[in-house]
Amino acid sequence: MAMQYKNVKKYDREIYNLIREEERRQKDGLELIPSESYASAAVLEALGSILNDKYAENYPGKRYYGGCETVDKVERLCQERALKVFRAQGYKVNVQPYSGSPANIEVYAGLLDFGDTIMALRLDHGGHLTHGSPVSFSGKAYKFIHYGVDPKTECLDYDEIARLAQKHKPKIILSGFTAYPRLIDFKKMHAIAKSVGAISMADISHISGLIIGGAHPSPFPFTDVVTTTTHKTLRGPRAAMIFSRKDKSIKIKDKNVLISEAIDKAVFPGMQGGPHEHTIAAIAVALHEAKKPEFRKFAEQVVKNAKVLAIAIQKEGLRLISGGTDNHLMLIDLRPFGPGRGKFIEKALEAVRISVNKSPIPNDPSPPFYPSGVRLGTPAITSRGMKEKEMRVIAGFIARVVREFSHVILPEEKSERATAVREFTQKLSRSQFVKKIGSEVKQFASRFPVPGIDTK
Ligand code: DSN
Repeated sequence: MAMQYKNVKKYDREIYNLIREEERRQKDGLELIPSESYASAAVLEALGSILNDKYAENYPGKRYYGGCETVDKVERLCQERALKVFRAQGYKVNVQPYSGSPANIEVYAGLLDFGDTIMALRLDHGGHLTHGSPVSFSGKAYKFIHYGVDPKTECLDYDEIARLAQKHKPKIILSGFTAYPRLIDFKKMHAIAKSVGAISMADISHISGLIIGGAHPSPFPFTDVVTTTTHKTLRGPRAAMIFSRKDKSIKIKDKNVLISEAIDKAVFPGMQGGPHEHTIAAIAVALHEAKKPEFRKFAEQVVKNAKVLAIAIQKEGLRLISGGTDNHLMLIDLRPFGPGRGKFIEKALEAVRISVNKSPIPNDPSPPFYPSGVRLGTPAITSRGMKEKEMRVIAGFIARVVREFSHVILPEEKSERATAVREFTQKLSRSQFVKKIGSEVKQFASRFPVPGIDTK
């Protein structure tokens, strides 16, 4: 065991037991949520360190608190590593954002006035809540023009994005998504932004580890602003970073301002208080790990595994959005069985110890809470050492479960939906089929160590 939790065990038995319960869930099951992965024991140790205790508002060398000499070194080291690992010469990086959603909003807040126009991918085609959903602060404070995927190919249509950019003249054009299984042409997106005088922005949260490992094209060194979380394919702590081009300025209230300075001010004091220096130290550890040749192999294997899993799932007769994947994730289109199956299939897979998440798909006839797709990916299982052979086995588990429960119907009446899901979940807990597959999954999964749990 990497972590003994000796003191938690002694002082708080309830939390100790819950940590152990989650360890068992992680070991006995298959984590296929594409935005999840496992942090190493070294990352977790830095995250649990006494750096937690230090206040350090503002940036290294100009803090509002005394005693920041050491945390200044921590933060500077993290910045240096981030710029190096992403080959982001010519950029400044802010490593203080608490997570991805604040990071995106901080960019908008730093560079725009309320009501300014941003272009981004629509939520049900793979965009993120902070890319202008009406339920997010982003959608309330800014005017979003959404582009979608092509109805036939279910891939980005760059000509259509260029046409919308010409028509709406946004201040920011955002790419980088949360449920898009294909490569993103960041060069094209930047050229479109440049052609209308917009800032190009890429949210690479999902694919940052693939970019470092050379398994996805990079938005550096041309995209004006790049945001990323640090806990997905990068395998660090839950946090985020914002990169901005040092040579790029914009007009704010008739004054030319460097975008990197405007963004720094938006992070602190604009939106955040004291940076979490323990988290920043843990990001630095994750970046150090990402420099190693093993990380490149990991990134390559994530994509190889995803491609094999996608082919195997399709061979089982299931439909994938866009017909497959180029990255770490894929979306199963459950519409051939009827609308609104996503929530039920998520629950059924969870009952057999496979974690995926329900997801809207392009042109989904159902609402986002009861969508018609599920999203899955390979970063976590790849970090447990699973390879192509295991992907075929996993595709078999998924297909058996989908086939068994594909007939479950989402009630048309909205008020009946929550009850239908509850009754379905109860039925799962009594199902012999679920018990059988669940124990097969457990036997299969427990052969593979979980980083952060099964380390010496
Ligand atoms: N919640 C993340 C995801 O699952 O894609 C994005 O922030």
